[in-house]
Amino acid sequence: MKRILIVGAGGQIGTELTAYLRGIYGASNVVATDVRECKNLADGGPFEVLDALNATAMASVVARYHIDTIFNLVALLSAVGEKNPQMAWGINIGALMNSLEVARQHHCALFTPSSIGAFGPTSPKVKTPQDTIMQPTTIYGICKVTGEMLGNYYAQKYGIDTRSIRFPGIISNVAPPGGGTTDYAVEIYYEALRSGHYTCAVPSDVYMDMIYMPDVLKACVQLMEADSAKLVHRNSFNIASMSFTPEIIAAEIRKRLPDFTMDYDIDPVKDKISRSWPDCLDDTCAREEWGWEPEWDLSRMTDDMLEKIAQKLKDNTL
Ligand code: AKB
Repeated sequence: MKRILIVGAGGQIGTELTAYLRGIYGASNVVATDVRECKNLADGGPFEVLDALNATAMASVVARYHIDTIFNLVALLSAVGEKNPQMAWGINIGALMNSLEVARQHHCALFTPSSIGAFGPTSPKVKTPQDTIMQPTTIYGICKVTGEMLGNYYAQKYGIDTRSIRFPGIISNVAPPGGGTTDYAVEIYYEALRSGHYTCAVPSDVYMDMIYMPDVLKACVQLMEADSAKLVHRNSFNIASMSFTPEIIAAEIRKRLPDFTMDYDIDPVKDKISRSWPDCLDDTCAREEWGWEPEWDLSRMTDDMLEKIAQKLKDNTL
């Protein structure tokens, strides 16, 4: 990776990935794009307003900046996707197809996130294997499985260097997620500090894989820099670092904030989605093929999240 384009950089992953990649590869070598102006991204390096559904515009940015690697981060997440499945398919697959085609025409490598949402109720629930049955019941998951297959197809047919990770729910404190089933695990920290109380939309006993943003950023670079000859898989790798239920994360917060309370107002859509996803993935292939190893667990992450959000509240920057 020398000259990088990030498509959909204004979201939860892109906001932090842009800064992280600029720190490693040089600010002028990382071009952030989003459908909206993003002042925070434009301040730190090149930024272009780009609608990922406009392939001609994407190709023109790639040519102008001599891009060799594209990160396509455009996606409507699982819960919001169920409100308008047709729109979710149009955006998620539209942005992916344009990224694949532009990567093919301009000889770029391409990273696209997949998700634990690519699995469904018929997949093995515990230690879900890398290669197993994938029959998701959300439009988001259907887009992710399609994306994985398209990525492998472009790699086999055209020799495009496509790579992908099945991300767990991502927990972070810079840009919020939006419309996901795992969003509760971010919101809970903000509300614990703001009001001391959180009403959770996901059932108390449902386990889902989660990951802290610093591990996400490290994983993206590690996979994209991995020796191609060592990769047996491409699209997409299971990774795992922690798995918990709402009750477990609440108990972890209560160790630091003993007065914190939580009740439940279950959202039927999130209920169904969360129950259809694995409890925890088996990430052996990622560990063996490109050295994946998480650094953050629930306890350390909770310390860091509460410290960072408390600081923002103090500085009035929330
Ligand atoms: C969602 O909840 O939709 C996402 C995901 C796990 O892919 N955070």
